[in-house]
Amino acid sequence: MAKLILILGDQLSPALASLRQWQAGDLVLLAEVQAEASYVGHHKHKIILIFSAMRHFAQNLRSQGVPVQYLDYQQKMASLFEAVALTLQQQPELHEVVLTQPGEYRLSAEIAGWSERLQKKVTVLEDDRFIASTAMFQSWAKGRSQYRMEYFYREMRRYTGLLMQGHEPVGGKWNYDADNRKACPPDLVFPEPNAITPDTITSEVMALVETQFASNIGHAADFKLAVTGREARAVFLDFVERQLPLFGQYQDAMVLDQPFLFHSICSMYLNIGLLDARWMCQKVAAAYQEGKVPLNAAEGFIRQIIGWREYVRGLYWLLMPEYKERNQLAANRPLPSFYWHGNTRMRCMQQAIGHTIRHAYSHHIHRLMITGNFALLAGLSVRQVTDWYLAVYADAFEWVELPNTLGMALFADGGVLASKPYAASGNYIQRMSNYCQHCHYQVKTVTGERACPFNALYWDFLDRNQPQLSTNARLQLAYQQWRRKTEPEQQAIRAKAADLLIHLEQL
Ligand code: DLZ
Ligand code: SF4
Repeated sequence: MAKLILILGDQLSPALASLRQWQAGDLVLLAEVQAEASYVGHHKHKIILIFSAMRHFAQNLRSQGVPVQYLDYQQKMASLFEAVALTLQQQPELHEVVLTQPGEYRLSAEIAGWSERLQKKVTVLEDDRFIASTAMFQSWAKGRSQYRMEYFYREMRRYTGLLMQGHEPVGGKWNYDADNRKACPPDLVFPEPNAITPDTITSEVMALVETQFASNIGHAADFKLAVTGREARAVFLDFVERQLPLFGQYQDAMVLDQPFLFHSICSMYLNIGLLDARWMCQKVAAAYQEGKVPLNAAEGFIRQIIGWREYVRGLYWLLMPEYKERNQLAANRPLPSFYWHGNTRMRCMQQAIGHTIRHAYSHHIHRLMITGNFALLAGLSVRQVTDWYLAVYADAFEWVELPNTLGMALFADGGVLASKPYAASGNYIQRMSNYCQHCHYQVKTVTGERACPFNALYWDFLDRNQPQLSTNARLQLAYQQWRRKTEPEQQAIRAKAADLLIHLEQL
């Protein structure tokens, strides 16, 4: 009996669980649909990447003799449900719908009602592209009062055997993060980033997106990403050779007009299935074993994949849907418009938002310590900030975006993910970048007219959130510094912060 195998736009992996069920007679369905393309105002590059990669994936399946129904955007399908219902109506002999677990709760909840609506069997398979199953994560989390990534990560190292020597971590330590916080020296030369020339399929999608999504953020003409597994693997192997050796030590650094530094720019490929997490980690571990990259770089990279990535996904499924409603610090101020156009005199924000508009990408410290930190300090609306991150990054799907933004950057989950808020004044940004030398504002002052806005906002954040945060052990030093200020100093800082918050649009 023949099946309909639905493959979603972030499930473009040849070894996908549902594709492994394919038998002669089964039909594969891929559909470009309005609901998925517009549930947030996705960056143009994100839509181009997904549509073009979907079209290439379908072409590849067909060349292997797998029949594919491909419904493109011109066919105006409202939703994935409509695409499935239409296909079943056209081919009533298909008696069952099979798919792999969607990455987002929203879609997963909707699909739970499909069987009744379609009057067909609907089978949802575990997404085993992730190394830890949801059951494995839940059994790790059970009975713990705190879910700390570091302990989960150690389990994952043992489970995968990556960078292990028997039961012990290679080199004697689990985590080399302390070696990975260097700023870049001024004479450092950065590798040229990879740029893929769009082929005919991608060019067609670029034209489609430029017209159908004209008002979305970004410019289609800047699109340079890989769109097939083969291209993405080549980009990744090039990263291992050229960037990985210095990735570790400079992974938190920021440099004017250098969005990429030594980062891999592969998260978008991994998150839509063009790259396989185990394969990537094995390549990195092998490069270390062959003496081509230092341990701090290899361990730092592998931790992002088998530690952090798997951990946030586990937490998402453990805590949704309630997690999305959290707003521990009651942050509700509207998102300033410069998050969408990048025109601000704050050089650090202009850089981070500028990269985002140009490339649908910025690296983790821009996301956490610049745009995220500013949103935290200014008390910007949790929902508006999380929707922004979900829209503007090519790698953003809610399972990864929500815990990273709501939990890690905004501390809106009250400390489930992070043991303290990642709040920082201009000092941190000055230490990790050369932005402050090129800024309208003065990083060393707190209250003057041209004082760096991060400074007064930082102290005011601590002050106004005292009831929630002053007992946090990791903030004791910061609160001691605040209390050491005289009453007039504190008043001046409060007044400066109040003025900044009223005039956010003018910053
Ligand atoms: C993000 C996205 C976009 C822009 N468009 C589509 C689409 O037209 N068809 C599709 O199958 N998937 C798309 N996606 C990815 C889905 O939104 C994603 O699979 C769900 O959010 C679950 O992670
Ligand atoms: Fe950013 Fe302040 Fe530095 Fe300007 S002075 S770049 S606003 S941290």
